[in-house]
Amino acid sequence: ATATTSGPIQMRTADLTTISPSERSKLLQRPVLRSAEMIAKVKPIIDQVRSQGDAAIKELTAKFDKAQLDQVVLRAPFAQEQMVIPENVKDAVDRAYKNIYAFHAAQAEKETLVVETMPGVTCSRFARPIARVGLYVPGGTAILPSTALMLGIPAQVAGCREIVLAVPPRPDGSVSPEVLYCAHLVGATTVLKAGGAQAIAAMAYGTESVPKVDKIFGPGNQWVTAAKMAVQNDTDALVSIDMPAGPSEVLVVSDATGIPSFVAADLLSQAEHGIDSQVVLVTVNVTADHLAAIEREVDAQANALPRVDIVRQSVAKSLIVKTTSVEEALAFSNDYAPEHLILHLENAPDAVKLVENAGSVFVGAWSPESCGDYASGTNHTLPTNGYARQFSGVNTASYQKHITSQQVTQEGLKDLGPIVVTLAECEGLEAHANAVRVRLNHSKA
Ligand code: HSO
Ligand code: ZN
Repeated sequence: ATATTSGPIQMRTADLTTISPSERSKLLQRPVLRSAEMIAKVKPIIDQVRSQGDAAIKELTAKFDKAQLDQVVLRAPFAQEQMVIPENVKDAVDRAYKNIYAFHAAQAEKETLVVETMPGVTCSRFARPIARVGLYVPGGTAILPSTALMLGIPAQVAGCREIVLAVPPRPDGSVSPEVLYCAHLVGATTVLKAGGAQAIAAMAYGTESVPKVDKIFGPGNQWVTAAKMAVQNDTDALVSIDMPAGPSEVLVVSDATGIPSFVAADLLSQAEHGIDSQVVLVTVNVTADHLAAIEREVDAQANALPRVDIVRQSVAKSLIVKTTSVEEALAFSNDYAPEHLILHLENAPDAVKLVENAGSVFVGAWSPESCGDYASGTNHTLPTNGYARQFSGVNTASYQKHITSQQVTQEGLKDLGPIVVTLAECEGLEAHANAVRVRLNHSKA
């Protein structure tokens, strides 16, 4: 234990050109999440909220957040005096809001997609908002107004009717004014003063004062993640979730042009999130001296951070992988499928073509992940744990359903109908065939 509380803050190193395939696949692994075990643990909490509603939320919030609640929710419009924040913070939030709004508004599909597949056969697709959404904004070691913006803005853009934002209250039972201000900006209708599995359960099933939602979004610790998975699997709740979540991650690719202080700062910005944050540096033809300079920077910058204790633990578990080409580096990154990918490369824009799996990409020396975390416009709720292979980050479409429709004319059915009849007969489904036949016969008569 002493090794992690003193001494240099250092990453482990592996060389891709010399390691075995099995060692390589070990490097790609994340810490085991034990989801089944966690789901069993959150089950009693979920059941308590289902059976006792608001009373359960009050009891669990007193137990876990050490806060006594009179009311479990705040309803919009929120009181001005509860949203008083420093002017410079307000200005920064307002500018971030504008950028994030602009990027997510551009994603909204306003127009119906229309394709005439055969003469007289028109297929369409249009988007509708998910009516009621629940946004989970974690509390814990940091307040996260940025997460309120990232989850709330696409909901607002999509036009969700009910936006419930859950956040663990402070010990005095109040909500952080920064988070409440963001809730106000995104048009949240209800703020639920609860965290953990109890907040997820309240939004999934509804209580006396918490509206039941149709989809739950947001990051969280393993309790929150397990609760999201549990309610998603319960047909009584009839609720979906954005994506499975794990600890936050960054993979930084750097060649010899990477500036050591920049590379180190990017690694540490992710490492400070939590002791289980995953931080990987992939080097491309970097000399031992250059790598030593990066490692010195990591140690020096880490020691100057207020969250040095967290960083010490996450950096100790993190990894440097040495490669000899951009292709090899990106192949490793694609296999790892990082939440965030930062490219410190001489020709970073060109390397984007090689990216197959990543939540969000930060291109070149002047694009730190922090910009995407807060204010450039992209969303920071992204797939972790290797799920970037099949999931996209939260975006406007995450808050919509896409409904298809078709309109076939009497003429169109003359051509399409016989094809349908043949396929229905092939499947032995005569009633299907008849639904076409009665119409074709009617037309002949
Ligand atoms: N990097 C985090 C998002 C965040 N950073 C919030 C700062 N605040 C998750 O990807
Ligand atoms: Zn971050």
